[in-house]
Parts: sequence; C-alpha cells; structure tokens
Amino acid sequence: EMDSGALKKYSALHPKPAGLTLQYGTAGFRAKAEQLDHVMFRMGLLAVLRSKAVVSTIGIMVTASHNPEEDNGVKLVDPLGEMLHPSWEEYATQLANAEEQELEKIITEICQKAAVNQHKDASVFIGRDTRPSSEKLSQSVIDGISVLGGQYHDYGLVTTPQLHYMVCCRNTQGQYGKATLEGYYEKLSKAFMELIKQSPSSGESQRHLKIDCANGIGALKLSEMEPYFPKEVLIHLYNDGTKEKLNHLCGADFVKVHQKPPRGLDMKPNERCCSFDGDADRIVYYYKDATGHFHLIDGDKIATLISIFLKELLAKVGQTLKMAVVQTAYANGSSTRYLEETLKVPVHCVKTGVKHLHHKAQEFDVGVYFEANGHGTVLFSKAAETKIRQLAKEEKDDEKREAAKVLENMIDLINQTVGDAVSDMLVIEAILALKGLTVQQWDAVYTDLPNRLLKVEVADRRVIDTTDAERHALTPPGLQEKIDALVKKYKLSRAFVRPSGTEDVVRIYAEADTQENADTLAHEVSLAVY
Ligand code: 16G
Ligand code: ZN
Repeated sequence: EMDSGALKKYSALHPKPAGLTLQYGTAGFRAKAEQLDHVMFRMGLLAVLRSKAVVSTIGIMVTASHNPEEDNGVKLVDPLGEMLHPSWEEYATQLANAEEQELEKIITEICQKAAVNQHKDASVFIGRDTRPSSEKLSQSVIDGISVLGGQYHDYGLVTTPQLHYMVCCRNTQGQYGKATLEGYYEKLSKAFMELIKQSPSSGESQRHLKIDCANGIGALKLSEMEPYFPKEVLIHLYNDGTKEKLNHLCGADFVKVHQKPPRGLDMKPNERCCSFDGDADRIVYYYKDATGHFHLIDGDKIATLISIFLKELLAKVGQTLKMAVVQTAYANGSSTRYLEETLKVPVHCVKTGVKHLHHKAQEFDVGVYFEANGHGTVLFSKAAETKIRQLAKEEKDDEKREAAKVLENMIDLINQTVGDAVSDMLVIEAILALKGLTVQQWDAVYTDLPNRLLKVEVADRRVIDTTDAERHALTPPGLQEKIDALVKKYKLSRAFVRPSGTEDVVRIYAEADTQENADTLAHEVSLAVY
C-alpha cells in the first residue's frame, strides 16, 4: 500500500528543478549530475512498480557510461538482465517529469495501465559507477525504493554488466550463476582457464595485454579479479582512476571516435592493447605497427573474430544450429561483406541501441551482436545451450566432444545479459590464444573502409525521421535524394544521417574508398542536413 504522507515528505526532499524535462532514451536518463536527484528518487519508485508488475528482482544502475565525469544517468534492468521493456520507458519519462503534487496520481495511473499488483513484494538490485556524484544519487534511489516499501540490495561499485548479471542470476534461481561478485569472477575465470588450457602455446609464454580503464570502474573490478587469473595471462592496467578524470582523453569511446590511442598508455609497436569505457560495457582493441601507424580493432572486428571461431566449432559439432550476426548501420561495410560473402554467415541490421541488437539476436540459436563502438555479446538459445552441454558430456566422437566442450566454456565465459568489457576481453584473449593469432593477423582478416563520423547541431533534430534500420531518411523531404546523389560521386561509398538518442545533435556517417573521399562525403552530407 502506498503511504501518501511518506511519499509527499520524501519527494519534497528530492525536488524537481522547475521547468526541467528529461526523457528515458536509449541509455536511460542522462544529464548533468546536479539535475538528476529527483530522477533517481523517482526511478527508485518505478523500479518497485516494475518489480511488482513482473514479480521479479529489477536492477537499477547509476552511471553515465562514457559521458564526462560531471554527467550522470540511470537505467533500469529487467528480470533476465535485459534493458527495461520499451513499454515502460514511457512510464519512466512520465514519472521523471511529473510535478511533485501529481506524483501519487501518476503512480496510480501506471499501476492501472501496467496491471501492477500493489500487494506483491518488490526487490531491487542497485549498482553504481565511480563518478563522484554516484554515491549520493544511489542514496536517492534507495529513498525511492524504501518509500514504496521495496526491498533492496546495494552492490555499490560494480560495472554495468555485473549488475545485469546479478539480476539475471537472482531471477533464474542461481541457474545463471551466483548473484555475487565472487560468483561472477569464479564463473568467468573457470571458463577462461578451461579454454586456454587447450591453447597450443599454453604454458610456453606469458600473454601480455595493456588495458586502458578509462579511469573508471573497470580498473577496480579487474584488480579484484586478478587473483582469479591464471599466471599465463598478464594484464597491465592504465588509466585506473587514481590520477586523472573519468573518460578524459581515454576510454573506448574516445579511441573509437578519434581513431587514436588514449592518453596515459604507452604503446610499443605490435603490443596488444584495449580500452574499456567508463562503466565497462564496451571494449575496443588496437595496436601500433612498426611504422608507428595506429590500427583500431573495433566492435565489427570483434564480432568477426568471435563469429569465425564459433562457426568452426559449430561445424565440428555437426549440429544444424542457426548462427547470425546482428549489426547497426555503423558497421563498417567491409565487415558486413566479409561476414556475408567470405564467412557465409547471415547478417542483420537493426537500429542503434543495445535493446534492438539484443532483441534481434534472440531469434537465433547463436546470435552474435556488436555495435561498431564495441558494445556486444553472444546469445545462445536455450535449445542450443542444452544440446551443446549434452554433447560435451556424452558425445562419443572425441573431436565432436572436445568442440562441444569449447563451446560450453564459451557459453559460460560470455555475459549473455549484455555487452561486458571484462567478459568480452576474456573471450577475445581465449580465441586469440586458441587460434594462435597475433593482433596483426586478427586485424588483417579484412580491411576497414575509410569512414568518418560527424555531428551537427540543428534547430530541431526530430525533423529527421529514418527507416530501414536508420539507413534511409524519410524526412525532411528531399534529404535522402540529396544524400543519394552525393554518395554516387564516390566509390564503395555509403552515408546516412540519424538524430542522436543521447545528445541534441544529428549524426552523420560516411564511408568511401579513401579517407579523403569519406571525409568529403561526410562534410557534404552535413551541409545537406542544414
Ligand atoms: C547508447 C546506447 C548505445 C548506442 C548509443 C548511441 C545502450 C545501452 N546504449 O549509449 O548502444 O550506441 O547510445 O548514441 O543502448 P547516439 O544515439 O547518441 O548515437
Ligand atoms: Zn558504457
């Protein structure tokens, strides 16, 4: 039952700044930290309602990922560790923007519309990143949960994917793993060690990896995990947050957008390096060759490496399991082409945002999804997982059984709830070790088409409406025709525009046969947008 008096009293302690409206977007709410106290309180309320509606534990993560340290954000995690169901995003927005005196009415409306049984118990898991503002904001979340009588467990500092993992573990009664950090570290490290035991170079030499932690939570969690690592793997942490600001000139987003190394990581030629983002749900790899040239290995190349590996194994176990790769319009054209034409794996393109990729990937026995920015994972259907585990145990043919065992360990190593930099890093390191590949050989699987990302500020970005997974502009009238005409001027070219879901800008993507052409095309398209 709702205690109106308590609700009034506590919401007054978390007042909404006058005139502020925010929207639950692709990554939940994001804004300057000082604007978010009321949103946190109210998302605590919403998590209780959601928990009652689905009779499961719900997650709340306080983070603004790769955004500047002064920003913050919050998103809800659904029972199996997925993003909040789209039908509730609207409720989140309504609740966040309600005037204080309307709050109770809005809550009652949500309960009616979403058939929330107020008498059910509610349980919420909370996590936060290392931003200075996060601790206080997560206290406001707790106020919101408590005022509606919800139970909660505060995990404190965790990566975003760790919180998703905990929520999934809890709601599957431990089938997915133990809902503790030790449980997470044990599950991942055990699967990883089983995998690299079989690598040809196992025991011979140590593998080194330099990791740029974006001055965020990744550094903390990787150091906690280090005791669980086998001695063959040596990770070296940079940008661990002790000296510099979160995400400042470093991290996966910086490296991907600027196509250059992060500050604070000294790179020797041909060393394998990677960057996490601020909440450790994205990863990109890179290296510098002998001539000093920087090579980025982005989400598309990660998806390709994983797909090559899984496809070989699936062929070995001889099951007709359907595998597909899910990408967005930002995927480099060369990656799509390699996957479809050389590897012969079906590729699907969906709208930007993890929820869209995740949803599509669920359609397959093995669904590999990655955004070019480095967010991604692999989903295995229940049927595929059962079959693989059974073969790993009972198959008489040695080669088939061994292949099934590798697949089984891959299933355990990958965080299937959401993209996870720690888990993805271990998956990649295991594959490189097992296949005996260097970072250069991995990079050489295909050559990226030169590309350019631009953003432009316009009066109202909502005038741009897109279709065909954002690859085609429907409005404003005439824009797509202009883009088509510009694209025609170049070889191997492609371009599209879309309104950002996280910033008040329009994003432009162009690729072409040369960097100069990609740059010019992007610039020309940006002029057409005005
Ligand atoms: C959010 C999305 C990310 C997407 C990005 C695009 C989630 C959890 N995150 O960060 O997947 O790539 O937005 O941002 O869905 P944009 O709309 O500003 O280009
Ligand atoms: Zn992130």
